[in-house]
Amino acid sequence: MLTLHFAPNSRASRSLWLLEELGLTYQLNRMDFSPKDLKSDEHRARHPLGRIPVLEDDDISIYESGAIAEYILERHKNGGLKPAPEDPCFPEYLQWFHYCEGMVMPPINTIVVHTLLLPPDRQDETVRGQAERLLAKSWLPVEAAMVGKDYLIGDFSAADTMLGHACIMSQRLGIITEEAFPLLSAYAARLLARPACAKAFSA
Ligand SMILES: N[C@@H](CCC(=O)N[C@@H](CS)C(=O)NCC(=O)O)C(=O)O
Repeated sequence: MLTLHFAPNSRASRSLWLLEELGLTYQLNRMDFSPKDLKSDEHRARHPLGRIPVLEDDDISIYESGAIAEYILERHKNGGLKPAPEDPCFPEYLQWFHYCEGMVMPPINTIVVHTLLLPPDRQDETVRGQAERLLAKSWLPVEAAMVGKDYLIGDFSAADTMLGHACIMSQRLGIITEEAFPLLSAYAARLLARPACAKAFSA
């Protein structure tokens, strides 16, 4: 049995979204996004840093949202929602899948820390401004790649549950706007219109 350790408004939505898209059966351990739940001994036994998502599959336990996605696709859906290695879209799939945690999430983390997490007297406007500019710059190649496409590689894939999730977060942070990123704004709306995505974001 698959169990997803989850908290709302977090990267765990990516894993939930993928489970829903694939129609898999799973249990959801819904925690609060609070130190009480995430830094408990029980959760630290699953993730030493007390973070989410964590996926358990009987006696297997794995963390890192990208690794969880790969694990689910390979072990439970025979590579579904992922192009085969010989598919011409495969390199682009890998690129956007990893661009998420590699390029886009670091500035998002900084913005979240300097707006929502730190007390106001410890928030640094300069650091936040730098992160906002870097985040906007990081989205430019994705906006350019979306010309003529509904999803990152054309058809919907697991890369959309990664980078698409970060796109929706960036929209909520006010970086992806209709004016600055028209194609990504439309992409975010298209993703949220998918029942699995809507369910993951509202869970
Ligand atoms: N690279 C990791 C990041 C995991 C991570 O930092 N998750 C955040 C939620 S989005 C978290 O658990 N934060 C709680 C904390 O930092 O205490 C992944 O992709 O799973």
